Formats: sequence, structure tokens, C-alpha cells
Amino acid sequence: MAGMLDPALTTIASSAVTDGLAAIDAASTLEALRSVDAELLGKAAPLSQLKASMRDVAPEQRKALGQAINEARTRLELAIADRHAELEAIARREQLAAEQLDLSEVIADRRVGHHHLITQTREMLEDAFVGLGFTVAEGPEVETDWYNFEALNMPAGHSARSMWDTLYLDAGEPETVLLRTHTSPVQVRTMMRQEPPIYIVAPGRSFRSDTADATHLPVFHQIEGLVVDKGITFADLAGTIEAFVKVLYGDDRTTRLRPSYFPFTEPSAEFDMTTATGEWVELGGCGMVNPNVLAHCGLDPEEWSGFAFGFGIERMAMQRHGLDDIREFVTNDIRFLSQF
Ligand code: FA5
Repeated sequence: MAGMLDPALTTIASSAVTDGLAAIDAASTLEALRSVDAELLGKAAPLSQLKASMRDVAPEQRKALGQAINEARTRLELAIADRHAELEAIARREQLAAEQLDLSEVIADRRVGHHHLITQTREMLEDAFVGLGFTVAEGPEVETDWYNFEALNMPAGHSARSMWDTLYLDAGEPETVLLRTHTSPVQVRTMMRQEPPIYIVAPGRSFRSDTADATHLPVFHQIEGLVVDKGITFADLAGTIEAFVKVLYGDDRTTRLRPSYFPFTEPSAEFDMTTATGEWVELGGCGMVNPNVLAHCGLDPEEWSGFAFGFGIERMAMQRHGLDDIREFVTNDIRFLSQF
């Protein structure tokens, strides 16, 4: 019958496909697949030879043979393309696995970092005061003249302003924006925001154009305390200081309150403590909140009274650890820092 393909030729074409698919499947690398490709589709391949033998085939069978050869080639080409994609994905995964860095190497001299001593001291102070029923408040480091001085009973030109060497910022009207010289403006912000009773501490950085020496830094930390309630007296202030000193230093240090002057407290005192060698060192100022400050913040001094304090955190850490030079906190010498 015209066009009916000789069964022997059909067998060659179909076994070329069966054998070819098995060889493609067995190729386990891209390189092996390339040689399988040449074997199955190159000049010496069974299908190519079958094609070459077309001229010997009866003319009426040529079309059917050509079609059978093309179908067989297409199946093999598709199978090779699929296997190629598979092998490429495997090779990529293997390459990524080989290039992965092992960062889990154990270093013999393993040094674990920790908080700076000032942060440790600040957290300890916060814990001590939270234990006494206080909450922790915050305020900005860049302040206005009003919060840093005026609301604290120091109007423009007040001589007490010279107690703090102020760093002004080049913003707005001259000498209206500054780096806070103490944490006391947080007192004002708290009283203006919150109705009494108020029991807060506000730790943070303070800035003064002080020259660094063994007990001074131009950037240092203070912790401010403020209590406003009904019937608060100087005895409450003294009792609070006594209580937190015990928490921080134990029972063997002596403390004293010495009369002093701050425009925002009346009466005012300086708080001193004995060093490990028995000398007195000043840790901060304190006193009863001046009625003018309560009034500036919208509180009635007839109804409310309170006390406030501001201590230097570096000075407290120095006392706790028997350090004699405050500059060591900022030189970042790892031999110093790693001791705490
Ligand atoms: C004040 O700053 C007042 N605001 C404290 C205060 C608050 C009084 C509330 C009353 C009521 P004084 O300038 O004395 O006060 O600073 C307080 C403490 O901050 C000092 O005793 C000291 O411990 C610390 N201190 C001050 N200047 C420096 C500095 N340059 N370097 C390190 N610590 C400092």
C-alpha cells in the first residue's frame, strides 16, 4: 500500500527514541548530556543514518519515513532540553552549597561584649528608683532657654545662669536654643504634662563647655528626680536619698546634705558622700521645689509641694568602683571597659 512504512524502518525509529530517552535519563552531568546529545542527534546517530538511507526507500514511503524521523528527533530534543534544565539546577545548588561560608567557627579567645559602665549604672539607678515606686521619664537633649533656665526660676540676665557654662546652638533667635546643661528641664516638662502626684526619675546626657579634668567632662550623665504630692517635706527628700544610696553602695558609706543654692529649689542642698578613702565627694544637688517653679508649670503651690534632685551618674559610678579619673569613661580603652 502506498505510504505504508516498512515495519523494519518503524522499529529503527521507535527503538532510537526508547534507547535515546534511556540514555538522556542516565546522563548525570551536563558534560555527559552533551555527548548523549551528539550520539543521538549527530551525524553517526541512528536517526541520522535512517535519514541518509531515505534515498534507498521506495519513493511512496519517503514522506512517512521523513515524518517518523522528525517526530523521533523532536521527542529526543525536548527530552534533552528538559534534562539540561534539571542538571543545570542541580549544578547551581551544588555550587551554592560549596560557596556557603561557615561562620560558626569557634574563636578560642571569645570575648562577649557588654554594656558600658555608665549604662550599667544608669540601669541600676532606674531599677532602684522603680523599686521605690518611681517611673522613668525622658526629655530632649536640645532644649529651649525657657525649659532649661526661665521656667526654673532663672529669667534672662539672672546671675545664677553663670553656674552653667552653656553651649548654644545656631538656631532661631540668638541664645534661645541650647544643649541642656542639666536634666532639670525634664522636671518642667513632666509637671506641665502630668497632674500630681508625680514620682519620676529622668536619666540622660547633659552638656557644658567645661574643660575635661579628673572630675569633669563636657558631656556627662545626670539622673534627675522629681516628687510632687500633697504634704511632701525635706524629710522625704533625705529619706529617699538615704534609701537609694543603701541600694547602690551598701551600708558602709556616709552621706551628708550641705546647704547650697539653686534658683529652682528652696531650701537647696548639695549631696556628698565619702569615697573609699574617706574623703567627701559631691554627687549632686537637691532641694524642695521652689513655689515659683510649681506656679510656672501651672500647679498651685498652696496645694502641692515637692522635692527634686540631680546627681552625676559618672561620679556615682566612680564612687561605686573606686575610680579616680572620669575621663576613663570616654577614652574607650578596652582594658578599662572590660573590667566592669
Ligand atoms: C545641677 O545640675 C542641678 N540641676 C541639680 C539639681 C537638680 C539641684 C534638682 C536641685 C534640684 P550641678 O551643676 O551641681 O547641679 O550638677 C549636679 C551634679 O552633676 C554634680 O554634683 C556632678 O555630680 C554632676 N556634674 C556636673 N557637672 C559635671 C561635669 N562637667 N562632669 C561630670 N559630672 C558633672
